[in-house]
Amino acid sequence: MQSTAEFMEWVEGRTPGEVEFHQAVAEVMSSVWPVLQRNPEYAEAKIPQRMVEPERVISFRVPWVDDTGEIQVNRGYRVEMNSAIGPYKGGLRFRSDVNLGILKFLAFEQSLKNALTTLPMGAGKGGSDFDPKGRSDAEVMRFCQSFMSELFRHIGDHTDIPAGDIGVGAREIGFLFGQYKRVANEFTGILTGKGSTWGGSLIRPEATGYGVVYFADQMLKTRDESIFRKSCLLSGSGNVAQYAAENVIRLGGKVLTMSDSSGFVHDPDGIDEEKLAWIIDLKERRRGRIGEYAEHVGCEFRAGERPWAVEGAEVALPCATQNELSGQDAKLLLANGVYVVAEGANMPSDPDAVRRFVDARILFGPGKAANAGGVAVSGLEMAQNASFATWSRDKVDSRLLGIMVDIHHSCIRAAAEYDRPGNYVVGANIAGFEKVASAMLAQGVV
Ligand code: NDP
Ligand code: 2IT
Repeated sequence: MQSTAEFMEWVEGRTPGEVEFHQAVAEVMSSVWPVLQRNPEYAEAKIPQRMVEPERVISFRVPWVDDTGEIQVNRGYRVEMNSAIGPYKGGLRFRSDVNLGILKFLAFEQSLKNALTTLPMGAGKGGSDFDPKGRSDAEVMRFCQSFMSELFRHIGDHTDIPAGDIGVGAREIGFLFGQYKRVANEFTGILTGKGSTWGGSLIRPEATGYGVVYFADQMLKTRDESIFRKSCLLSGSGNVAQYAAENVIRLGGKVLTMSDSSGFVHDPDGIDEEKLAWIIDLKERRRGRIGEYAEHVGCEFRAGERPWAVEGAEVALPCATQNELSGQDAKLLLANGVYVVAEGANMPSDPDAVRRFVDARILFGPGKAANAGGVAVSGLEMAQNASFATWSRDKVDSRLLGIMVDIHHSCIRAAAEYDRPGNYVVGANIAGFEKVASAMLAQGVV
């Protein structure tokens, strides 16, 4: 391959229609091209070509019966992307728009993200086009049981360890784990994000969101600043957004907005601890819509919109989904004075937005670095399960902070080594790639 364009032509030719996957691969390849120039052995061993081809893709039928007695048929997947540095590891996403291209983009990002965590984890991602929204607990349970009745034969605590992602939280992990235990007749750590009384790690629910804010704080420290007294625009109101908000509040910052797929709320007084507890209850127990918060506190709800036009913030934390922040949004954020963006979601900024942030030389932390705290604490959950131990909240939280500091440092180091100082996109892609590529090289043609 003579250029990234030629490489992408090859990828697109063999994976037509997988647009999110192409987007993720194109960004990484343009960052790591200088690494391939400097280390011709990677290109000779066809490491890039092998990295974009999943080691295995499993696709299966998930039939279940809804509350009215009607039979429903969904499609389940597990993409086992790369096991060079450890067993396949990554979340499950349940949402109606899930397809193979989306799961491949997530699994590919996961391979570099997991390398950055410093822990020995390979990469996978899975899920289904089933949407738990609007379904009863009994329906979600029957779906999860059917899904796991097939998935169980492909996973294992040294093989593949799924976890949560969009639409898969504590409730779904419980149902999935229960069914695994029943059909496999063993109690092992085959999922992370388990409840704290049955093998789950303390701080795993908080880890992704806390980590994003720790990462933003680390970026700010390079300019002798911190999150303290900064105002933040957050998107999403699910797992990642809830605990990103909590950590902003803990570190003395202010949360102005949160959102869901119906729109966003703007609370100029700031969403404090008490109001956040109300939102967490709304989302996790009552399973309501974010607009109800605006009615509850008497603030603004903007239906069908995202929070990026709100003025008066220095920090943006996109924590909902891919491509939720466009080039136009980025332009507006920059014009309004935002100079820190840390991605809680996977690939929330589209390529035009990323380019604008990088060109403006703001503190831009890409998802694979900024949101790696979640999978990192999943790794710590695996360590606790393997050693039959339970660590304290403080111990896990301080390990999480230490890992986020290390990831930040790896990004800075790799970016500087390739003459792109302060460019966290290049830094994260190169640091993650180098670790996976060198392991693949050592293990031969597999
Ligand atoms: P949740 O399901 O808990 O929450 C998702 C949130 O994003 C909800 O508020 C949801 O709104 C909103 N959302 C989802 N899809 C869309 C969409 N297409 N348009 C607008 N809003 C949308 O998921 P998580 O918080 O776990 O995940 C959020 C992001 O973080 C994802 O990108 C995920 O891949 C990433 N991530 C998650 C990690 C984890 O540990 N959970 C780890 C690292 C990254 P609604 O309820 O209306 O659907
Ligand atoms: O995107 C992600 O890193 C996750 N959804 C978490 C994966 C995990 O295995 O904890």
